[in-house]
Amino acid sequence: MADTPHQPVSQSLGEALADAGVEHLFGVVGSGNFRLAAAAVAAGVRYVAARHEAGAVAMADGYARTSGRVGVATVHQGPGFTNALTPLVEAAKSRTPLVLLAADSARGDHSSNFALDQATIARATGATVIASSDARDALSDLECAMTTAREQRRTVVLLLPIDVQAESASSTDRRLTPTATASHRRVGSPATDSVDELVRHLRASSRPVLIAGRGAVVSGAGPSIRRLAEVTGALVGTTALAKSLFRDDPFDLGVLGGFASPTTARIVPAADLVVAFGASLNDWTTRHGDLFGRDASIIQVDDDPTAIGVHRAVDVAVVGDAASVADAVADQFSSSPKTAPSSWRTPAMSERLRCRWRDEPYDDRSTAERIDPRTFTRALADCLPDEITMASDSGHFVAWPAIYLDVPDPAGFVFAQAFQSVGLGLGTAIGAHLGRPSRLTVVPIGDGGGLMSVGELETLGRLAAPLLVLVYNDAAYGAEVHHFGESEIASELARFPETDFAAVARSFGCRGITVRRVADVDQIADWVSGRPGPLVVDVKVEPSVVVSFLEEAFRGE
Ligand SMILES: Cc1ncc(C[n+]2csc(CCOP(=O)(O)OP(=O)(O)O)c2C)c(N)n1
Ligand SMILES: [Mg+2]
Repeated sequence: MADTPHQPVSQSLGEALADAGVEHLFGVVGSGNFRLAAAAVAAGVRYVAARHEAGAVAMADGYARTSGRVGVATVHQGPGFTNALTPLVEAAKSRTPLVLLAADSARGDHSSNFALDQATIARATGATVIASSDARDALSDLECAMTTAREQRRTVVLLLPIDVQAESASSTDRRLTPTATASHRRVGSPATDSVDELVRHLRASSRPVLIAGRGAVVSGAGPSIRRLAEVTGALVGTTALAKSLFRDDPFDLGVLGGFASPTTARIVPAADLVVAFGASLNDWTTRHGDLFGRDASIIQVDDDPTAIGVHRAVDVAVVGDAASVADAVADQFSSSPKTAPSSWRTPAMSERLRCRWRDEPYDDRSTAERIDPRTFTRALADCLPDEITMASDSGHFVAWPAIYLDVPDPAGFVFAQAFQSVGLGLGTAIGAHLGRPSRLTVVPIGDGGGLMSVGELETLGRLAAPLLVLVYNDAAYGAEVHHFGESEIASELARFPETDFAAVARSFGCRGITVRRVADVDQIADWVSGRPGPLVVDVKVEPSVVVSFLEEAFRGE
């Protein structure tokens, strides 16, 4: 190993993060990344210590989703790295612009307990991998990682062997250009013939639906798709990840798929044309293919040709940026005087669409000891401000906040579920809060996911950040219990003794309360008005209330 008489690479890398405009670094330190993290802090970067590497990477992911900046995390080599894998897969699948600075064993060292082929594992997560193997290139490697994350919206793992980090940095005076703000690079204009074909289909359609997904949000295509819907007479709807993109539009179907309101679920199968913009048309959105009528034509618009037709066959593929395609199609559609929009945007239709989940009747199953999760979530909705970020974990409970709580825009719904992992939600939410502290971050989690990530409640208490954590506590892996029926074996494998989350939260310096009936929700309303630090609400939910449509979603579990 070379001497480190001058400045080691680890020091230069930490300083370079500040130069690149990185404001937050999430991590768990070990000997392999301590110096780098310390140098970053000395250079003005805020370090957020997570209690588990999965929390650290989930935080960076949540932060990137709300801040529009590159999320940056750092972990120790070997087990520190492998602990980070689950949120890394989530980020890679979600195309979150994120850089994980992972220490690695010294080059060629197979004897260290920490030794592992990290590059192979990192590649298997779907992340882009840059292995820094020469001290002279370390800063360029970091620059490349940040640029790739930012411009291509990729999750990047930068592997930093400890011997490389210890070497003398070649160009300590080198400054990185600011690269921390994420961007969307538009692909070229869509091919004319595919625009023509889309226009032809829209002209022939009497009941078109335009669906926007996360790709449409990233491309800023909301206004263009709205306009296209107006000129063609289409209804608009979104995937879960684009929730609220068309909020307040009188012809908004809301979220399609599993979270669709019964009204929306009745209307969409009547569509004769579905055009998806930046939406993968996965099983969530299409209810395992059941949502669209058998004779409906399906057109998919995506800037990534490899994303088209992955989940279901489509009739027409249009490669292009969602906003550019919607603009081009709307222009061409309106330029022809013979074109009349479909007749499906009527006052009667908009009246029908006013009926949302809140208007659907249900039998309240609350008991003296446990509250019906629907009753709780509806009461909660009444005491939340408009400007919230909802960052949810995965589990059976997920449906209640998703259907009853409104968010102001798609950035307000942080739904890190591309890998459908339980246990990342709390970390994601902490990052989401730091990425956009002006909004109240509401964090629905289950008791199972909550206990999987319980250490991050300490992070929350330590940060004293005003997040509202809602533990939908059925003392079970409810998704599994409902999936496998209320059998004896399901109880043995997936039911647990009661956990007092309010007490657990208090032990970590958070406020903690328990909700068993509607009147208890007043305590949340009181907290919302002042928001003095984090509040963890242990909601003792009645476990017999089952979301029927989640049976479909959990089919693959
Ligand atoms: C990391 C991980 N482990 C296991 C699963 C399978 N799984 C899906 S939902 C679920 C239960 C989660 O329980 P909880 O957080 O209490 O939510 P609930 O379903 O009870 O509402 C499990 C174990 C998963 N998706 N991810
Ligand atoms: Mg549970």
